[in-house]
Amino acid sequence: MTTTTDLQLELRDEIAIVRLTRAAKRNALSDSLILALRDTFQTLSSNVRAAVLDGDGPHFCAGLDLSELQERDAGQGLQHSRLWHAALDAIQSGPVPVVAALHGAVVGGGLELASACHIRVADSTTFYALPEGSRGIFVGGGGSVRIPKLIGTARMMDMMMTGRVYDAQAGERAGFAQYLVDEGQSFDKAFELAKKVAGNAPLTNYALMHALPRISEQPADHGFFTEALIAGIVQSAPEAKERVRAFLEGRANKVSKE
Ligand code: 1HE
Repeated sequence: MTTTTDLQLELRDEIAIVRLTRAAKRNALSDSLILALRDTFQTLSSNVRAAVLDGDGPHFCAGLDLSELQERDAGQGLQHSRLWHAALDAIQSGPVPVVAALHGAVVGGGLELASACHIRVADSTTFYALPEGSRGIFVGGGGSVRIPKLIGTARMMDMMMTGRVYDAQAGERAGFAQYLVDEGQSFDKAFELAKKVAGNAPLTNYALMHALPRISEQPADHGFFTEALIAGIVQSAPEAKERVRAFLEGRANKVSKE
């Protein structure tokens, strides 16, 4: 277990558990916490196969630490936003898939952070908001790029203009989370999913993290071509051949409804 300021890293069964530990401030993201997130995801050890991102206390994350906002001029604001971009990109484009365990407030920069993860699990206490609109500011942690991909531009614009808050159920329907579980269960479910993800062939996970988002932004003709290139590379790996052989020889699981 490694603990830096307001962040904890634990390794369990090849899963990295990264936890915001600033519950007294509702896990608000100070500059030092953003830097710690960046450094943690950039330096995960090579035996880690997936990660869970969690927050201590009743709230996942209250977003930007507003107490640090006051003194910045325009240039510093730009650099600050770029720092967030680097940190959240270290999660989204890092070495392993990341499952977010959401609960309580997932607001402002907290929602931007959740959006940089690959899978989101929410419990019934979760709520989503973008209070930037009412605070006279704008998203700066990549939210204007990532959040519309989850819920669409119209919903994001409505949230920022009107202060609309989505509860856990409405949030799942809107597309913020892929899983909705009972109160207090989001970490356990996220860990269970991370273990499943960790069991995939690493090259498949790599393709999902790095190729799929790019393909979805390419014109269809380019997307089909990129897909063919990636399919050829992934299926040629020895691990893919062994997994297919295992199925054909009756040694692998069948698809079932659970
Ligand atoms: C904070 C922050 C924060 C709490 N920065 N200190 N985000 C927001 O606008 C959300 C602001 N926070 C809230 O609306 C509420 O705190 C919560 C709904 C998240 C939680 O409510 P509650 O009643 O459980 O906690 P609390 O009593 O409001 O907060 C506990 C302490 O945390 C308190 O400090 P204390 O010293 O008085 O105990 C709060 O001041 C402190 N705290 N949230 C600083 N965000 C890259 S750009 C991103 C732009 C944004 O993220 S803007 C949205 C910011």
